[in-house]
Amino acid sequence: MQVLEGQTLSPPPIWLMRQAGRYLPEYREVRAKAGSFLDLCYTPDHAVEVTLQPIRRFAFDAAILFSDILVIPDALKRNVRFTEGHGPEMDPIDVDGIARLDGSRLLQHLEPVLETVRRLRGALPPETTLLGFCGAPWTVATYMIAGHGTPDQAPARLFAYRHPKAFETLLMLLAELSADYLVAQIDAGADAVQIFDSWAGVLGAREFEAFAVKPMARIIRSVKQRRPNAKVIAFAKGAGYQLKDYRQKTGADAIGLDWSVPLDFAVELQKDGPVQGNLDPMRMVAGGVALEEGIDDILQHLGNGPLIFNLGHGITPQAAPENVRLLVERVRGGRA
Ligand code: 1CP
Repeated sequence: MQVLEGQTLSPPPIWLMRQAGRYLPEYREVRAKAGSFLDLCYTPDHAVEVTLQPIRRFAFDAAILFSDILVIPDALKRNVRFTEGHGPEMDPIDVDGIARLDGSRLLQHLEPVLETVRRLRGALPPETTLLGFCGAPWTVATYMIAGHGTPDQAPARLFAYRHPKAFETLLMLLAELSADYLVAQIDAGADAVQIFDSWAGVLGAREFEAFAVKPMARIIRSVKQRRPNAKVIAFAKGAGYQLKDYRQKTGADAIGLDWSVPLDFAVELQKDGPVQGNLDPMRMVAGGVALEEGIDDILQHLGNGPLIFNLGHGITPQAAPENVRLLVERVRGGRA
C-alpha cells in the first residue's frame, strides 16, 4: 500500500500473479476436493484456503483473492465452464445476446466471492495487503465472443469491426458491472484492486484507445468517485509503447509490466508513479542463473523508485516452488 501511494521501499514488496495455483501441491489437493473450478471460486472455505496457501509458504506482501475474471460472464448466465485440459468455455454471444444481457443480479450472484474477501481480511496478517481484481472489459469480451480462449482474439476483433455499436454496448456494460464489483470487493475488505487486460496486446492503436484505454478509464473513474481512497493497478499485457501515457489516460495508480517491456522504458514509466512486474515467468521454471540475472536486472533498474516486484504474467504450473523461495529470498536481500 505504501508503494501504491508512491513511496520507494527497499527491499520492494513482492507478490506473484497466479500465486495460488497448480504449481503448489496443496492447491491441487483442494482443487481436487472442490469439484469444479467454479465450485472452488464460489465456496468461501476453499477459496480462502487456497488464497492463504502461498502466503503461509512464502510470506508474500500481498494476497490476491482466489477467483477468476470469468465470474462476471458467469453472473451474466453465459454458461461458463472450466473443463480439465480445455481451459475456460462458455456460450458465444451475438448481437441479440448482447442486447439481452442483464446485470441486475451481479452482486447477488457474486456474494460468495465477497464473503471470501470478508473472511480473508480477517484471516490475513494486518501487514499483508489484500488485492481484489477483475478482468478488463476488452479481455472479458474476447472470451464472451469466442466462447473460449484464442491465441490472437481474432473472433472479438472481427466482431468489433462488424458490429461496432453492439461491441461498444458490451464493453460499457462490462465496465459498469466491473466498477460495481470492485467497489463491493473494496467494501468487503480489499485494500487495493488490480484490473487484468491480458489481451490488450493484440489491439491496433485506434482499438487500444477505444477498447482498452476508454473502458479502463471508465472503471477507474467510477471506482474513485465512489471510493476516493481506492488504489488501482492496471495491467495491460503486451501494450508495449502504448503504456507511455496509459497511467495518465486511465487514472491508474500503478502500471503492471509484462516481461517484454524494456527496463529502460520501465524506468521512464516509473518517473510518473509505481510500476509492478516484470520477471519472465519462464525464469521461474528455469531457475539458476536465469532466475538470478532476471531478478537482479529488475532490482538494478527499478529498485530505486516505487516498485512492486512481480512476474510479467502468471506463474505457470511447471514452476518449482523452490524457485519461488529463492526469488523471495533474493528480492529481500537474503532474508526470507
Ligand atoms: O483448474 C485450475 O486450477 C485452473 C487454472 C486457473 C486458476 C488457478 C484458472 C482458469 N483461473 C485461476 C485463478 C485466477 N485467474 C486468479 C487467482 C488469483 C491468483 O492470481 O492467484 C486470477 C487473478 C485469474 C485471472 C484470469 N483468469 C485472467 C487474467 C490474468 C491472466 O492470467 O492473464 C485470465 C485471462 C483468466 C482466464 C482463465 N481462467 C483460467 C484459465 C486457464 C484462464 C486463461 C485461459 C486462456 O489462456 O485463454
